[in-house]
Amino acid sequence: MKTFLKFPDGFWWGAAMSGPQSEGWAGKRYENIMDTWYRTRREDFFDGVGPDVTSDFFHRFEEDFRRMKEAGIHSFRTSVQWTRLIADFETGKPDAQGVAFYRSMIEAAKKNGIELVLNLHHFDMPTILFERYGGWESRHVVELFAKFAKTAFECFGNDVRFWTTFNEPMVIVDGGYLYGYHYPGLKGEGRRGVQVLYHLCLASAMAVEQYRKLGLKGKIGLIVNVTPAYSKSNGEADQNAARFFDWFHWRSFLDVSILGRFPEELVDVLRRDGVLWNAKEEDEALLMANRIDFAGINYYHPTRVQAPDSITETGWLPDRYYAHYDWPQKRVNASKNWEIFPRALYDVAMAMKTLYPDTPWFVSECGIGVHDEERFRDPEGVIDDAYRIAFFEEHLEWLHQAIQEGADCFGFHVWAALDCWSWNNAYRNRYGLIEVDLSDQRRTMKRSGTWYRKVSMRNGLEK
Ligand code: BGP
Repeated sequence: MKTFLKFPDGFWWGAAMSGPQSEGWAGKRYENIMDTWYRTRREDFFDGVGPDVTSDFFHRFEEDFRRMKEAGIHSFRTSVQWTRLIADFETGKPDAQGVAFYRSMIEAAKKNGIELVLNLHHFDMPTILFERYGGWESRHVVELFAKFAKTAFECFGNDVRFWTTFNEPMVIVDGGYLYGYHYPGLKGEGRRGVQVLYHLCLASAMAVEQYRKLGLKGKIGLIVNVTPAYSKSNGEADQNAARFFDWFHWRSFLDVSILGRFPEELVDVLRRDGVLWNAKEEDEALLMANRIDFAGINYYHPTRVQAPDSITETGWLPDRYYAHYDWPQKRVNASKNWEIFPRALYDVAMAMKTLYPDTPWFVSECGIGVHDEERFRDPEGVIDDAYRIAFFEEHLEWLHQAIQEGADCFGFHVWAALDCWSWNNAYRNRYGLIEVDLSDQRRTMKRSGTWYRKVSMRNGLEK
């Protein structure tokens, strides 16, 4: 017999995207580091497709909100682009066209009954700030980010009730300075990466400070990608490896923004290795005073770790303290080579409950990217993405279980509402509930969109 898994009243059924991945190069804006990367090293991009090829949200947001509504989406996260809103980065003066665009976008969301969550940074550092000051390595840029945040809150703080400062700040550290898969593509630059990590935490706290100073009535949070570590064995060395992975990759950001301080053990290790960040004395009080109201958790896959054999890297990398291993029972999404392990969502939820019992949170991204979805088009012309429905069902079952056991999770956002461009994969992996045909920008609901509508309408699903 089937049971109905009912979610708490008012639970958010939503979806996420980001400005740079959906708006393209339309309208007036400065160049960001992703644009520059594409302009200068096109060969690094899958199929040579860059951030100029998007679903054109810039012109089509009215239609997109209507379609999201049809898919049962009642909350939507996107980002305000620093390069679009701001006319003068040093003063934070807004650009009139940027303001007008976001105003009409916010208006259209409202008209469709969609709650917006506006994020301030989704990997899109203005190139000029990178070239002039060194991007997130510079404390001056941290201060400029706070000015941008203030402007965004002044312009839209009364109309948008939910804000986040960063999406996945660890990707900026990992991708940009440690493993080289994002601009500026450096590897093994531990000292610089750790300084960037610190500055991102500081920038987030300074943005929170600006928000509170304006006395706005909404809430402000931070979005962190959590890839929880499972150790190969219960042996001490393997467990230490998993612990370090978690400290470095996600507890760093969550601890400091929720508890106001970094995990002490992490700080000790970084100090011992000579890569600890430079800080100012007043920072400690600033971080403690400006903690977030809620957290967003992006969950896609777990991490399997064991104790490392020996340290071989040049420079400093966090994986001197752990090594990856292949879990023999692992199920994989072949398109992306990411392990599918829905139970981890339960474990993450319970970790949130234990580590941060007073902070509500939501799943701000979860999804499965699949290439060549054309293979699954049915005779009616609809993408029959049963794999996506199964993926969500399994994750939601575990999430439901955690909520039953007291996890304070208030919503679920799929990645993504519509197929959108992505940093390293362009359109190789499609994630949307709604298909986008890039040749003519036609939107078609996938089976998963119809399924999501039902889940949202009933506030739950059958198991
Ligand atoms: C998350 C990012 C998103 C999105 C997603 C899918 O980490 O926040 O911006 O791109 O990953 O990843 P990908 O497109 O690389 O498969």
